[in-house]
Amino acid sequence: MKKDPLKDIETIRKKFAKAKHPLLFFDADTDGTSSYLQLRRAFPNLKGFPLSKDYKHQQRLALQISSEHDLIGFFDTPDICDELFEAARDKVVVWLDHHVGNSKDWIKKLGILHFNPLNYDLRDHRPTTYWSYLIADMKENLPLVTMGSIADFFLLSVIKELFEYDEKSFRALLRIPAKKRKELFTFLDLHDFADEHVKREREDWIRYLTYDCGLIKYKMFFDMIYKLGDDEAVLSFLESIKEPFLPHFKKELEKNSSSLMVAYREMLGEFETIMKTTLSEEKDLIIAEQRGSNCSYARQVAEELGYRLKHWKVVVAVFQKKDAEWMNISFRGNHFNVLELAQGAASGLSRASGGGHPYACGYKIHQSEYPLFRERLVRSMEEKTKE
Ligand SMILES: [Mn+2]
Repeated sequence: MKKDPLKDIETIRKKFAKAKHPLLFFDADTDGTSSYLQLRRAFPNLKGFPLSKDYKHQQRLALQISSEHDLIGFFDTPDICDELFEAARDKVVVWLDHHVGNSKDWIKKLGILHFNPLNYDLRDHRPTTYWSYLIADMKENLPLVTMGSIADFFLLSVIKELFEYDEKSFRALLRIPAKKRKELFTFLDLHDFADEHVKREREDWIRYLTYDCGLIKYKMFFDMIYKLGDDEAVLSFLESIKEPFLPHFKKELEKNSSSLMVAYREMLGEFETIMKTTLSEEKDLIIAEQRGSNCSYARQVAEELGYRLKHWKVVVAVFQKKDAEWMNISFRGNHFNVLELAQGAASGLSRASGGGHPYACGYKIHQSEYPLFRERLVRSMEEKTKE
């Protein structure tokens, strides 16, 4: 075990401060993006690229590393292609991540300055945005670290610090009644970020802040714009961000690429329609179907439905991409074994496959077999609930 994370954070800060042309590759989500936005405030020379999990995309990004770059950062991402590491050879490389499985080979080979909180404390998975907050060391970043950590499912005391530092920003970011806010702050005072005894309560707070206080909008915003696949527009949009609030994000997105804004609005509208139709059905089995678009938000649908609906047992989110013959189906169970349910419905079907856990699993099914699969799901739920 390493000893003092703050000392190593300080070393990383110095490296960034010294670099003339630092370049950051960060995970294409809210944690990664809010990390980049925080660091850029502290180190104005910093340029950044969102990194997807697609290796072909990563290989193309490796070409962005040129001889002028003196520092390469990889933030919030455990899977990095060899080409990216190769292109970073002979430069200062900082790899900051909170996932398990960072390649020891490359760390050794390139002499990477590697930071992972798990190396100091096995309970510490705190997100990249939190460490970036410490590196940048600017109170103005509190809204960014708050949105980034909640999006990554972490409840940290930065949220309380934000209230104490700038109440107006706190209110712009979160809609929370005073009574709930006080309860939340008491909870934060009493329990440390990894206290196992209050895991359930902590998760309830995170869901509450996400869905009832509006932080989901930030998570959805970044999830959606990265799905639209227009790298160049996204980059110039990210570079134009100055304030950490959604109305500003939208204004800048519109300015940089009205087509991206249109696509984002369409996706959001589609998502909201699906939510509205399914939310009105308080049943044991909820089936949300999304067909004919290019990007899936089945995961978001399943997560949010699981929170908003009170009496559900099974949520099934179905996605069929435009012009595709196959559908992707994700299952969530509320104390209900969905793996068994899905296996039953798929039995004997020749063009269906899938797997997962008892309470969360995924299937891929050909459209020709979907009607039967769906019918079986409905029927077997009816039978099970009659018992
Ligand atoms: Mn993360």
